[in-house]
Amino acid sequence: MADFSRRSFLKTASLASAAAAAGSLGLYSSSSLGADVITLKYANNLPLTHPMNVQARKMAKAIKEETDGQVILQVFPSSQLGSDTDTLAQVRSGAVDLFSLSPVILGTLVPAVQISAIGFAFKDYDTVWKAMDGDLGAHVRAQIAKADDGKLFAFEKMWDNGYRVTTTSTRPVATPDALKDMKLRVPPSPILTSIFKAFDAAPTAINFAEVYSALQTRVVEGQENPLTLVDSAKLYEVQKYCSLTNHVWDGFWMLGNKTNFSKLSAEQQAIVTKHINAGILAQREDLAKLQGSIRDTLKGKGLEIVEAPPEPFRAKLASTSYYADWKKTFGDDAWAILEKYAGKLA
Ligand code: X2X
Repeated sequence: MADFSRRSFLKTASLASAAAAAGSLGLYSSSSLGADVITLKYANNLPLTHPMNVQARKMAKAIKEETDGQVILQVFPSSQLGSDTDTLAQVRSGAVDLFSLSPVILGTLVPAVQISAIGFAFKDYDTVWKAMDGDLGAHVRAQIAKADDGKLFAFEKMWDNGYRVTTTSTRPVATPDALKDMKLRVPPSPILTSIFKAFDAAPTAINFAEVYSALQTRVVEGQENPLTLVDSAKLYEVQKYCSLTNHVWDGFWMLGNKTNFSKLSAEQQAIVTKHINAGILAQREDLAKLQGSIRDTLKGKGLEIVEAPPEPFRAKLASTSYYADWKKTFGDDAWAILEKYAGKLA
């Protein structure tokens, strides 16, 4: 008996401390909150400090409060539940309920979603949101909903990642010629692989969780990501140059497993949807506020900021079959929607 009571005490104590620790991070253990609580496991690949996870913790708090603790959003940042490709498999199977995934990687499952990641498509953020909160976003969400036997859906609003720039340890990338034969990490992404092949680089697909070490060990010379992620993932520690190529705007779809989400009541679904979309819009604002200072922040952390005017990069792409190939993949109707915002590309 003594042994049982000691063991059960230790188990209870460890659960309570885990719940307390999780609670302090905005992560809740449903076992400490009652039997009929619905727990939604939400995974993403961004650092804990990134605005996405700052807002994710706020939406988790708001959802818990408005559902009186009946719906708990458990936030798992930094690829804690696995790599992007692993976690995509988990949200498809329902092992994970929600997953923020860029269209550049989701394109491995639903090629059509990559249309928002066409090189030099959106000249500014006003154009980005007109497209993605408009008919181009609606088109992409419809493709997600009908793909893969309808396992997945995407919430209406898209998280911002930012305009992707190119960081390197060997040489700056002020013109496309500097990319020739460069060993550059890209996400497991058909469209980002294709743009750097069009630049005659040597792109290597690596999940984000392994990027820092791949740069540190010089497995690759560089990588490409938005400035705010170069900062929050501390890539400046293992890179020397930051070339402002701005070659692709990128975001994240908030993907949901349709079967799991349907287990919530209509009212609970509405509450979760409201707070997720609101949190995503707040994250966009957070990133926008950082744009004015992020270059100086990175310069202060040792990166050499290099201007990379877009014209030579666009001209290089236009001299290849890059645009025509992707127009064929996406189809004329989808391409026409894109060109409403991008102008004539091909
Ligand atoms: O993997 C990347 O580079 C990242 C974090 O930007 C994406 O998720 C596409």
